[in-house]
Amino acid sequence: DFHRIEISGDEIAGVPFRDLEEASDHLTEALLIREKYMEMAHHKSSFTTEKHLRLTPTLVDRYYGCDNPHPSSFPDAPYHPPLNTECPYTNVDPKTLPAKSEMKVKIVDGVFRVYENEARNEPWDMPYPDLQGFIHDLNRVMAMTVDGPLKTFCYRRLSYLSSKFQLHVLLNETKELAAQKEVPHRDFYNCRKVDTHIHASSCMNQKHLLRFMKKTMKKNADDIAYTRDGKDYTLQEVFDSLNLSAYDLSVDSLDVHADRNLFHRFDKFNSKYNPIGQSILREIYIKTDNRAGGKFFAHVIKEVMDDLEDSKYQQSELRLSVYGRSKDEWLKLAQWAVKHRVYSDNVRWLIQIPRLFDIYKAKGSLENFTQMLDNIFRPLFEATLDPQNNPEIHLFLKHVTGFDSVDDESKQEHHVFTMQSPKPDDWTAIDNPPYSYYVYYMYANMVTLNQLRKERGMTLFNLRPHCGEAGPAHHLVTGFILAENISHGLLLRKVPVLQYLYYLAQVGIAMSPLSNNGLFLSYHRNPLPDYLARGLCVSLSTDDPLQFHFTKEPLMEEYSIATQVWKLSPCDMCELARNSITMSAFPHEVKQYWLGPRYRDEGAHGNDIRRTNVPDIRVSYRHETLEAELALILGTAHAQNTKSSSEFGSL
Ligand SMILES: *[C@@H]1O[C@H](CO)[C@@H](O)[C@H](O)[C@H]1NC(C)=O
Ligand SMILES: *[C@@H]1O[C@H](CO)[C@@H](O)[C@H](O)[C@H]1NC(C)=O
Ligand SMILES: *[C@@H]1O[C@H](CO)[C@@H](O)[C@H](O)[C@H]1NC(C)=O
Ligand SMILES: CC(=O)N[C@H]1CO[C@H](CO)[C@@H](O)[C@@H]1O
Ligand SMILES: [Zn+2]
Repeated sequence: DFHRIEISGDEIAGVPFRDLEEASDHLTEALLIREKYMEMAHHKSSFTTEKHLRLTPTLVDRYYGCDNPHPSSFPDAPYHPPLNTECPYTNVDPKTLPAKSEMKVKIVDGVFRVYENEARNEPWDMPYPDLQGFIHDLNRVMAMTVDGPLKTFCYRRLSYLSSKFQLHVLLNETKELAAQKEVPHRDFYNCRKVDTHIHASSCMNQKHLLRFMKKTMKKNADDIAYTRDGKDYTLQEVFDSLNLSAYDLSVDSLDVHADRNLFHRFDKFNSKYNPIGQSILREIYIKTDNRAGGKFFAHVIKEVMDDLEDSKYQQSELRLSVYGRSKDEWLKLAQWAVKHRVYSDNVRWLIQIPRLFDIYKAKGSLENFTQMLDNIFRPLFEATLDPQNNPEIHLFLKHVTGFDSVDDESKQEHHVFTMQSPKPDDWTAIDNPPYSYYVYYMYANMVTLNQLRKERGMTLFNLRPHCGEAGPAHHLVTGFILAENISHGLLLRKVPVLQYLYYLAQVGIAMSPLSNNGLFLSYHRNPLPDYLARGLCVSLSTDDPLQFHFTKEPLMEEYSIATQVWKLSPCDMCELARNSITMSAFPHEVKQYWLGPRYRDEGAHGNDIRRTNVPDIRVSYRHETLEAELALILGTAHAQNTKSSSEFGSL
């Protein structure tokens, strides 16, 4: 029970009914487009536009999707974390893995298709994201983002949401605080948080890397660390050749931290991954594939994992790279993880794919774009079809939760993705394909892979690309249509239509204001507080602790600075932490343990303040506000649809 702000009257949207009708039409169409692609990727309806369409215009009564509507059948709470602390890579007998499947795969026009019966050459019947449909949808949503009246409408709704939140806080802040104080034991420090966007190669801070390097110079001086022209060098010899002793090393000479010369210079940023400006040290310390078998990188990551486990309430979704340059990358990566047992209950992997086709093409390691897709996805299909012969990849994939697409978004794109764009087979120019091209082909292959894995009872993957850090708005359109969650989303601040859509669909956005401050947007202009106030599903993440953070707990540093600069309340902080968990890809049972058994239910019903430390008041406010907004949009669209027969019926 709390103060609710009610707006009554005829023209509640503040615009003429005609405009509202048109806006509703467009927005509903966009939401349904996204839903279609999300459903295809996971065989599940994540969002409920269609339910709304059927049920509105009356406000939907707590209809939201919980698998089990009878609360009594939930145990009150699992009291112990449903995780195994033993490393899952030890003592696995390949014979116990799933048996080989007779299905075959073939890559057609850049997308893997599954064949039950190779002879008949008929692909397995599964929903399939066809190219023409995608380009049509992309253009539809693209057109909406530049539609004048729609822009005005969305801008006004967003302003309204900001003001409404201000009013809510004004009226209920004390109640929210009181609710938090009443909860025994739980506070911001011991509610779970997930670092939803962080790269493995920069997950340790600079001091940590420095200490680690010094340690290896003492302990591993005689280990073979590097090879060139057929000759092996020990770590000692490498450092001698660089004229370095352990004593000389300091954080300053390491020089990996972002400084002010990096602003808007993503090209220079990449060289910050080279300790002491030496790519040889990068290869030794932060690569998985090198002469030492990635030993040092594995050790330093395991130290980071130990720190996370000590802190207990912090988790990370680390990104590891697969480049698509050669066929054996997955095998090497998986062998690295299994051999060094790089595993922690506090960590899940995402695989990031840098958009570097043009570079590999120029070097001659790739011939066409299909080859790149083949290198990335074939090993996954093979491991899915025949785990016994690909045991490392199979085991490793159990802890890989999705794909990320990375690179400098501000780089000029020389192509637009249309039906006339060359197919992946024919993409043989040294030019880089555009962002949407990369993301579409990643998505399409992921869809067929997920369907095969679902059939085989294996874990599924999500698409969570970097999107809207810089560059043109159409990256965010692609993200809206195809991505489960995105990282950054900074440019939504300039595109009200998309921002409003990201709000309505509650697309998760992992934001990293400190990283943005170093590269693209100074801290005080970061839109995070606006997004949070309006109710977008945002979380805080670190991106690159090696370059941006100073302390042993970079995620806490991130929360701390955000809280102080933007004067966030304890309730805001816990809400961000809660968002980070719902957005993350940790297993359902683990999320239940962290958030409460009914966390998937919308509204206060699904909230368990004893675990989340988010007051029911706040959760109800968010839920009711979103419901009202959806009812306004979908209700109006619905009213029209009942007149003419449904335009969306075919979905
Ligand atoms: C918010 O504050 C108002 C005014 O005190 C109160 O009427 C309302 O019930 C509060 N809302 C919640 C959720 O407690
Ligand atoms: C290494 O240091 C020595 C002595 O300080 C100096 O004479 C030599 O030129 C340095 N070599 C390189 C490659 O910097
Ligand atoms: C693409 O490159 C691969 C690898 O060189 C080659 O086998 C394949 O035939 C090429 N595809 C086309 C359509 O040229
Ligand atoms: C808000 C949102 O869309 N969250 C999704 C982000 O991705 C994870 C899986 O990676 C989903 O479980 C969330 O529902
Ligand atoms: Zn990043």
